[in-house]
Amino acid sequence: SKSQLTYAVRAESHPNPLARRLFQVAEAKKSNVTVSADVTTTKELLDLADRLGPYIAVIKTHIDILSDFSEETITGLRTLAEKHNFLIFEDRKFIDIGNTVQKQYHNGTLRISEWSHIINCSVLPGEGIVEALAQTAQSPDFPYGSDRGLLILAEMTSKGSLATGAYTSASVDYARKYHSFVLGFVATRALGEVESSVAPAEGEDFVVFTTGVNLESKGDKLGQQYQTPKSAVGRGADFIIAGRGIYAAPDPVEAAKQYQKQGWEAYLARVGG
Ligand code: 5BU
Repeated sequence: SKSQLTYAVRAESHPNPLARRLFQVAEAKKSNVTVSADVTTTKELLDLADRLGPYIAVIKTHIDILSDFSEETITGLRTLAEKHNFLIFEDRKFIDIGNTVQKQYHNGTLRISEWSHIINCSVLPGEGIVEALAQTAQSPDFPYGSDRGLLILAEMTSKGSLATGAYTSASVDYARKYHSFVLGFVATRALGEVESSVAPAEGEDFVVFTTGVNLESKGDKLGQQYQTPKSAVGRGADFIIAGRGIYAAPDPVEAAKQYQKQGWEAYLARVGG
């Protein structure tokens, strides 16, 4: 695994342009924080993005929970992503046949391909879902070039998750098979030890995003299970994802700074800084 290397080193050698950008952003801002901005109006989303922008590497959205999604949402997000140098990750969790996910990703009501650098999918439907999303994003007519990438949902943080074992192994298989589009995984740990029937490419360097990060709480009443930034980064997270721990804190800016500091210190400890 490359998790002992610095983001700067990984940025230099990574074959995927979006992964390079992700590592460059982390290095430039000294942040491996992804804020999960699970608010329900465009105004709240853009306010959060603007206030937390300086301290985060990525903003993660659930765009379908907004009550007032519009052109203004897209324009606002894109403008703030440029202003604060962060990437956008729509946590849409595509999970359907290839023909359907292509239509859900590109065009449609939410126009996800237009504004979201990073998307994710489950491999429950099989290999075809990864093939379909890669095909759309890598088509010569696709207007957003190589500025798009996919994370495979290899594990989940909720109690009793069935994303384990053979499912997680298949996630690694398809990531390897479609490595030109797959940036890495949403997982609770580095997946280097997981059995895969596909050999790794030379210099393989998948990026791990870990959700369920919270400094104050162990979980919620609906099965969410939390770990701290230190624990997540220690287990292999390259980017830590925190939602309520940040946006529902009494002072979200102070909270974002706290997660940034703890996530960065854990990263420095891991790379031996
Ligand atoms: P929280 O408020 O930090 O619990 O929010 C966690 C976010 O991450 C929320 O948007 C979930 O939909 C998302 N999530 C998760 O919690 N666990 C998972 O395994 C995956 C996504 Br995948």
